[in-house]
Amino acid sequence: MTEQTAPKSPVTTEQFIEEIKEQLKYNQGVTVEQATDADIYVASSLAVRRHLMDSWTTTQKDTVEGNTKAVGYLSAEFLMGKQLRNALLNLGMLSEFDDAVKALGHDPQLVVDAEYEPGLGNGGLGRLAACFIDSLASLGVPAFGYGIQYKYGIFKQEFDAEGKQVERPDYWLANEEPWGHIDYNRSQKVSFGGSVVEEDGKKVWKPAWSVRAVPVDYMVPGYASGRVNTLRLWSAKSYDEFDLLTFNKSEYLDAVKPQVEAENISKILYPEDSTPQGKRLRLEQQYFFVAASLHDAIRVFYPGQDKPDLTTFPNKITFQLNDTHPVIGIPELMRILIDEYGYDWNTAWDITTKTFNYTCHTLLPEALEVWPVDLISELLPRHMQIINEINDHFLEELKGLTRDKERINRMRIVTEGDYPQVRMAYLATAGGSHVNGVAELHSQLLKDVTLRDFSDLFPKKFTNVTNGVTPRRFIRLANPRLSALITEGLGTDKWLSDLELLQGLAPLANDDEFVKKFAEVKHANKVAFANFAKDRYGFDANPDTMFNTMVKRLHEYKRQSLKILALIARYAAIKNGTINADDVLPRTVFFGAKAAPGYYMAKLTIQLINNVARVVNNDPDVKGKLAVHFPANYNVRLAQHLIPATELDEQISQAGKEASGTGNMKFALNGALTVGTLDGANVEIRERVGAENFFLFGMTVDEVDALYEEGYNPAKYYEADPRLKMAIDMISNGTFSDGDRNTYAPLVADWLTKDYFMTLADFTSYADIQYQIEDLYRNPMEWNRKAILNVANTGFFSSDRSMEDYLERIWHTGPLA
Ligand code: 26Q
Repeated sequence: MTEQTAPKSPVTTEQFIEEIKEQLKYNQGVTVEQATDADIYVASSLAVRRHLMDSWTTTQKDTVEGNTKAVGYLSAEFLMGKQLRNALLNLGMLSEFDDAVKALGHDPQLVVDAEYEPGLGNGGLGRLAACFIDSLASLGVPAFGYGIQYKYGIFKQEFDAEGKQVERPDYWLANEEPWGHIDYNRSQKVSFGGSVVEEDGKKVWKPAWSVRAVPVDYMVPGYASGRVNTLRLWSAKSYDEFDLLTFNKSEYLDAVKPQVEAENISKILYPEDSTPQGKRLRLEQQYFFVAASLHDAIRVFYPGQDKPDLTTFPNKITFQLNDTHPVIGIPELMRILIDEYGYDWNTAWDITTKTFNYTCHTLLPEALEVWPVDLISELLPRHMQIINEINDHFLEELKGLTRDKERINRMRIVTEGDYPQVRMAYLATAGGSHVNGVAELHSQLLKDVTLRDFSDLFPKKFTNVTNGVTPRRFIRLANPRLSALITEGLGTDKWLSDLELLQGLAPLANDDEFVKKFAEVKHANKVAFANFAKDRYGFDANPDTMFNTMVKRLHEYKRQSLKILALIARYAAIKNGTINADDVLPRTVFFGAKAAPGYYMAKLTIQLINNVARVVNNDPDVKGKLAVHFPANYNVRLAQHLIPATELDEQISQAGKEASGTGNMKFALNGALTVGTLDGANVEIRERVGAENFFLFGMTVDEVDALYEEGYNPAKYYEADPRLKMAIDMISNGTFSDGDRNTYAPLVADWLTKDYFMTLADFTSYADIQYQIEDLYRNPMEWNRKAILNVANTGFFSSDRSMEDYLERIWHTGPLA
């Protein structure tokens, strides 16, 4: 990326005040005196939006008229976070905003807080999509994000009196939402069901019902690039309400039913992550947004053309499939080309395979999406025919490549047997040009294990692009103090658009003055977080203790249970006097995690963490030594507050299970040290920051495999380490359940008999490395030197770099001229 200095504000503070006043008057219809924080938020957002409008229009025009291929990022999730401050940053208006809002008698922080965070994603995959479109706009690459405007985002998490997770609906559109622009005139019709008939020797799909996909556009402003791309989220509306009027009363309710159901399509985000549920509505959602997006792209790039030359389509746009969720786009593009535009199979296949690429985000075999043939046939009968045909052609192609019948059979896109299914990952691999994993280790395991047959026969298809995160949101906005210090240390703010410049900080790790300033920044962030936590969650966190954080979705493979077991062991040791009270390094542990509503073990783990927190925080024996906090409803906003205040980050998944992780990058970039396994992007982070600046523990992928082979017996580890035995016994004997021995019995039974992710086997090395961590922490200068080296050496993990890798290895395009 070409380095940019911060953009200059297009307005003075005085002008911005006037613009806000105008919006208050003509949009909200309130006076300055009447205006609430929420009014000021809406008014200033609308005013800011106007400043983006010209760039947005020119970017769209240049995208269509220029000869640069655009990127279409197809994703069922975009976890955007709040918009206002991000737009202000990219326009160079942060200080004008603060001053204007103060002049109008409001607190800028409260105004920004009035924005309700859109939760249109579950976790890593959705947030990655948001970072990627931010980076594409900042690089000046013409791009569309395409997804769904769910009415209800990821559920709001609360905890009940027993510490159990309760899910509440997230109706994020309850108030005026100034960022989304509904464009009814650019709607698309998306059809479902019915049958396929032959007419004049051609297959014609006669669908049973249709929905209207209405685009809601969000501006995606680039940082200092002058470009504003588009995130187009589709909302489902009933198609033809007016026809209903022709029904008589008795038919009315039946007639309305499909219309009502039509709107259900974009009603709710599935709160599952990594274990997909084969639900009909989910497939409807996938087809809904992908079909609308493909038709939209044809409309955009061939305006007003009845018979466009779609052989040029792959030169206009390249579609990235964010996991398998949009893979139904492959048969849909085939259908459009063959049925709607009359291309022959081979031409259509050539266009399609050149158009799509697929990113895989998992390694868990149970997370690979499959759809029953019966379901696809019912919902999308023409697509099922096309998928079968793709399968047949593909098997033919394979016969030319290998004589290994077993292998060919394993590679079937459509499985055989009584309940045939479509394997979406295989369809994506066959139907696109490239397949990538999201970290080096993950891409290697994809080739060696998950998609081995494919990579053996099509080695050139496979590549790696290591994930990244946007430094604008996760350093500059989240951590203004560190940002100022970095700019001071480097003597420039260009690092925000060229994050490798952070390397220039490395020598400053030896400059005691700089190290002290760095320590002051971290401490100020801790104080700020403690105040925020007191205010929003009502708990006291002592900024003079080590801030140790584990935030991510709750999943067994991520091993929150390892953290909680070690924490209980530590609690017991302090309480029993096994550790001398004076030797205990005071720690405050923060958890943040949502569990899928139907994931029993994950929910029980949440309950356990909450109850450990309750017991520990109320025990005078450990007061000042150990505290545990679990703020509910971890989201992008909480991440932005907590990450800058964290000193020790936990990335402790079982080796070979976390595809990449992106929290690990955000923490390192904000000067936390990592305790982690050799998993996902941890491997690359450790390589870059240096082994001496990373707390590594636990088994490697090979060791994990060997232990499975040999026969894993978790009880052995329970017997072998008295700390572990003590921790599990305390859970069993009711210490964290008011004496009830049954509450956590399912967790305990699982650990002692199955422990699929080998938490117990890694316990000892995890507990042992805590001594090293605490020894280092006792020497603040040394700790902070290492923290600075983490910041200095993780510039690689900017999503700008990820985008450059995609551009070079997969998309073969670049910025607008
Ligand atoms: C699919 C079908 C039906 C219902 C739900 C789903 C579904 C939804 C979300 C399946 C998977 C997901 C999300 C997966 C995810 O977030 N994976 C994470 O992706 C990150 C970005 O690449 C990685 O850093 C993480 O390692 C990976 O776990």
